[in-house]
Amino acid sequence: MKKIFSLALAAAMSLSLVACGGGGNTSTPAASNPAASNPAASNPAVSTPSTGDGTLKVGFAQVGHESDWRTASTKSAQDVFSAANGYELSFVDCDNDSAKQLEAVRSFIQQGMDYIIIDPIVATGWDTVLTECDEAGIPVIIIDRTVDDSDKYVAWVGSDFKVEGLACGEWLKAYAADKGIGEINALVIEGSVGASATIGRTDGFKEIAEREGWTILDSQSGDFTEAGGQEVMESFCQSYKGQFNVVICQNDNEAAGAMTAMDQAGITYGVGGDVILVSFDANKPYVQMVCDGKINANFECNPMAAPTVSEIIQALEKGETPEKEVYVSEHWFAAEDNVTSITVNGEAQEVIHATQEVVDGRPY
Ligand code: GZL
Repeated sequence: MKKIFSLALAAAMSLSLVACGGGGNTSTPAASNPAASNPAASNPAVSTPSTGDGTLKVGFAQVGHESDWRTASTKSAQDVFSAANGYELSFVDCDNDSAKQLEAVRSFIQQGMDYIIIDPIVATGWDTVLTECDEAGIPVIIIDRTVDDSDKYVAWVGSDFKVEGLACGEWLKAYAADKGIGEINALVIEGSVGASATIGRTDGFKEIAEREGWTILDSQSGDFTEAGGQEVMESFCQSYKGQFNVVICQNDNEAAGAMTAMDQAGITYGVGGDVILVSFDANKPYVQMVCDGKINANFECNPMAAPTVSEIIQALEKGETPEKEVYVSEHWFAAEDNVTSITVNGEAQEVIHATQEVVDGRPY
């Protein structure tokens, strides 16, 4: 996925865009015309709001309510797409059910939304319904996870999940070297099957593991939930107790479940523990756990796409053409200060020592 960083758009979207510090994704300016891929958006300025009073009707088909990250993402959208900001939001929690999500998008078409926002539960199966949106002249903006089998949308705002996985691997390499850990035997609790976040984080970590000759003993989906993380970790403790020294959880809620399971199995983790515990998302309560030494490292996935989406909608209303891909800024956190920088895809990225001051300064 070619990274495009819009300078013009960035100027307008100072709130949420990539600031290249702290392990965030950086990208080079480039132009692309998404209107070509979504003619309906080619002249959105002509699309007068369907409410007639200037209010923009926005339909948002959200993945579900499976995690703290999701809660933050939903709150961000509800805060931004408010009546006070000139929006009428139709929000559908699709409960991690792809059929429900397609149904929600079709209902938005029927309701004559001005814009449709989708956080796709899975990366495929989208071209038919996105074609229907296109034919209805309703611009679609994708957030967070990606659509990999269609480009019939105006823009995507989110994270580079493979970079998150690569950063995790590069940090683990540096951490193990500093601690004199010669052998890595890892267990991975993956996210939801088919989600681009799962695919990217898995691919990124595996790439480093293969390069470094690490062993991934097992890799199972915990579906991005605490219950799923606990269930998978209980199984891992049964099958691999005494064989593993790293657990990679692909989100914070899975890490919470894994901690419960390891506590019950008498397995120590975190700083000074037998197992290095790594998580993704970096929700504030879990950055606190990094600070407290329970989690060794946490790789942020920024849930605050809504402000950027609103700026894109406003740009479209003015007939401007937004960039096709916009990356949100992200940071990497560690419990100790023995690794302060890593190199990912040739870029130096900061690893932030999660002090209490850092935690207190976290926005979400
Ligand atoms: C990633 C997002 C993932 C989070 C999980 O961008 O889609 O889904 O990492 C969430 O916490 O459930």
